[in-house]
Amino acid sequence: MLDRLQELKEEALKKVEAAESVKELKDIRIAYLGKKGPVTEVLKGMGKLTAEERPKVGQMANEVRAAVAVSIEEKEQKLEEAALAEKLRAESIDVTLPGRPTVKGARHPLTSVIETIEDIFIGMGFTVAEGPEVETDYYNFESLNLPKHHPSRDMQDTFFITSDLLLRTQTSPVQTRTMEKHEGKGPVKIICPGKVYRRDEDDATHSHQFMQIEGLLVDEGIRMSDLKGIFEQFVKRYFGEDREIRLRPSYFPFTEPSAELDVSCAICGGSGCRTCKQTGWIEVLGSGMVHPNVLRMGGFDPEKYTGFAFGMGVERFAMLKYGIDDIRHFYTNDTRFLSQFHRV
Ligand code: 2NL
Repeated sequence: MLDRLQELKEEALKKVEAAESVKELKDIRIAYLGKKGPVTEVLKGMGKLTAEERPKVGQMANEVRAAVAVSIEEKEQKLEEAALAEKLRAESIDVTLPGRPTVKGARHPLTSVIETIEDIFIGMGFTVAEGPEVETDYYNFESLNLPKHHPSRDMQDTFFITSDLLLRTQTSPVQTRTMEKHEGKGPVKIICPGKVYRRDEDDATHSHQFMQIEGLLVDEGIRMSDLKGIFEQFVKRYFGEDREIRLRPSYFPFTEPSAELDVSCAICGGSGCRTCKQTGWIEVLGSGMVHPNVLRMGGFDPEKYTGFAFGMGVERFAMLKYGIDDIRHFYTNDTRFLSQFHRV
């Protein structure tokens, strides 16, 4: 019997040694030390032993139990430690590893130009106004002295949605909406940046969708000299102190008189080059004194109030500033083009 116990002990210890999981150890405990296990079986047979043998076998059985139990416990602890070590290894982070570089976006060049121009006009007391891109015929044309069948309506081919709804061809409707809100009381002193749409064939200098900034100043006693003074300040701040301006007569249905603003060419300094088409001057915006009809429709008394207005294409300003030769670059979003403006 003692031999049998010794045998069982060795067998159990070997299995414990070989065990690879806590579950296996649990099975070994049940198999060897459980109520139906071989050690218990041996003890059940003690009745047949002599009084002399009995305590020895009892002691031995207890020793075997204790030894197996201790070895299971030790092994269990080892396995748990190994599992924890493996978990720590697998989840460890190398904090010395350099991070992956993130690709930073940047202002779109048109956004930069708009913000620069906004800042200049805000500095002269203007506020920024915005409005819908889908407009009614009334705000886009009628309120700007462009009645139905007026030949000037053909000047801009329009994207119509219904006979009355369209994609605005200029940001002027924002200005007539703002005039209405003032209910005949000045001053109105706003600039209106935004997207506008025209049915053009896209090429290097035309885009069916582009950005415009319009401005409007309505108050008592506003004269053409106010327009010229504002333009002088604007041009010197945007293009540089050394640039000259020139007003050239023009025509717009919503202004009378109307004038085109030219800026002296910075490339040739006025002597004539390709950029200024040998004239020494570059056209930058259209403007004029607000037509009395437009003031009246906006709720202002043209006997009391006068005003000036202007409109410019943002793409043209950006092209002049950064020497860009094709308007389509602004809308194709090639990152090789856009990333050049990261520090602008
Ligand atoms: C251009 C010319 C212009 C205006 C826009 C305007 C607005 C109101 C009243 C009168 Cl509410 N005029 N806008 C005036 C003159 C010219 O734009 O070449 N734009 C790209």
